[in-house]
Amino acid sequence: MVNVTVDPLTRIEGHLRVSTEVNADGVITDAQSSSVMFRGFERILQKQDPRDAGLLTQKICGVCPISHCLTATNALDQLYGVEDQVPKDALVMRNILQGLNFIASHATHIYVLWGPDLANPAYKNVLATLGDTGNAVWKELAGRFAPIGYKIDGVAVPAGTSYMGAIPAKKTLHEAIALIGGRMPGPVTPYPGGYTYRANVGDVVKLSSYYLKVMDFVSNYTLQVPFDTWIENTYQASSPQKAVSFVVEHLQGLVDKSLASNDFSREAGWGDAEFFAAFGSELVGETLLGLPASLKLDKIGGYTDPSKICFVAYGGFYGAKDGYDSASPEGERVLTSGVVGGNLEYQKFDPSKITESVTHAFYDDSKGDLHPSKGETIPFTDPEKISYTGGSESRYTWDKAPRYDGIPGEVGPLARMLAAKEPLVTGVAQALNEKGYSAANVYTRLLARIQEVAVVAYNLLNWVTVDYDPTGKISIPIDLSAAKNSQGMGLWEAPRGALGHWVSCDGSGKVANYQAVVPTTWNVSPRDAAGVPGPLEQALIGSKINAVQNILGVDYTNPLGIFHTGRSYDPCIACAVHTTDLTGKNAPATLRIV
Ligand code: NFE
Ligand code: MG
Repeated sequence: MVNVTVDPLTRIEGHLRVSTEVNADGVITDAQSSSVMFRGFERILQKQDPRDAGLLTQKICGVCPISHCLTATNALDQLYGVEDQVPKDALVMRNILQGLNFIASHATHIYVLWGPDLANPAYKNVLATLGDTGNAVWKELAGRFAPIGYKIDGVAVPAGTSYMGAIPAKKTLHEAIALIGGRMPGPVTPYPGGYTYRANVGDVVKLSSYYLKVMDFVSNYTLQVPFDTWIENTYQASSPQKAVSFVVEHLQGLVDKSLASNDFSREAGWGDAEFFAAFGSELVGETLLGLPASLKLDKIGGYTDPSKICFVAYGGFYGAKDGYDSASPEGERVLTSGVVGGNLEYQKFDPSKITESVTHAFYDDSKGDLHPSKGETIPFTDPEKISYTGGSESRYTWDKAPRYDGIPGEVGPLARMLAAKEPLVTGVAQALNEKGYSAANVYTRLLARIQEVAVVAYNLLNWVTVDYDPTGKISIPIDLSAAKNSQGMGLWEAPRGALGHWVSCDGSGKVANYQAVVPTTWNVSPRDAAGVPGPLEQALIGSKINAVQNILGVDYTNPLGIFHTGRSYDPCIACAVHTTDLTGKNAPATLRIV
């Protein structure tokens, strides 16, 4: 058994340590995920004026500040008792702000954080064994996804075309957010009872032009099918089977044309989405399309015991379906709420079933597992008690362990697409599940993130050009005294998954308790009181550590399986553990970079 520790796991946000035991066959047999930084936002919020919660919590993270601000604002709408009175146009503005951030965050993940792993030299070596076809595939992988300043075997590789294209697209999205949010990161416009800026007709025109600029990137790089055709046949397909058939037929056309010529270029019809959809998966690429080989990303990062995992979505984006009612059940939102079991069985989401366990984290656990409305954040302050190397039975992280009805929950685009029954992702997950694969794996997580960009982009255009009325009401007044002895719960979706804030105020109307349960807290959680590993840990255990199922043998020094799996959740540790303590009192005494 060899200990393979990646610390820090780079190309994510924040500081994550992944420690694994790997057997002689290169299969991971045990894993611990450790967030190695204490943050204390929940404590910072105590005794504050609740109206500042949106501004303060958005400083948790520069990647998803909008989600924290909007989740806090949701909780405050409830705290002040106005959650059923927020004007429609304010809700549409909140949607637009969030939608822009979803696309920016996903583009960053797909192209700048996760994508560069596709240019890992291990793929060059594997693909070289497949002759001309393999070499042609490698040319596309490196040519599109290599990061800036990259070298292979000491030789500089130019930055990938898709990688370089994504960066200006992100800039455009941030300009759009700043237009209606005041700035990015850290927008200032969402406020309990509505929104503080009324976008005018000129802003709407500018938003539309920013949208068109971003869609230029999508049609030049990501997707070679016209966007409307893609949406009609996937997101709006009448069944998961129809969505999968549409995509498989489209890909089959490309494969039939390109296999003979070994031309898998964009010019030959292979957008990044098409390329990933076909070559990423054994089931889709090899079994359904007849490709000679694939990256087999559907065979890593899966769950071996479906009874120990579920997929959780709180629901995000207000919609016409519920008449833009901010107080309507989350199930009526554009991306619905829902809980889906490990074998894809559906349940209704019930927020009373959320708890956090800290038996394996560096916090006081004398009160047992608590619902977030009663949650506590009492960090260990004795450096002697903080160690990341004690193994699975020990405390080894600053990340709490959220559970749904006692079960670890994966949150994020895959959970959302499943909960919303989005036809394409649901169809692919069902097909994998039926063939004995885990429905969740590195492939489906990425496919879901790509498809969610399409789903959000489609809705975004409607919010901007149809649903938003620049002459509509944008806010209602709030009664500040309503906060006294009041409580609020905000449930929303951040790019990385389900986000909840719980606030309660004392008799003077100041914050008595504030708890944030954040997407990455769910995904990279440690063991719980019952010893059940968190989602990332489960996904690592049983996975092979090297490229394409260790086809070239075992190499402990390039554990691509760990990189792919860890990054597939798009972890953000800044969010998960919510300010570095500058006094150093609560920080680990030593930090060893392995
Ligand atoms: Ni810091 Fe965040 C998102 C939130 S993460 S990026 O998306 O909320 O867990
Ligand atoms: Mg928390």
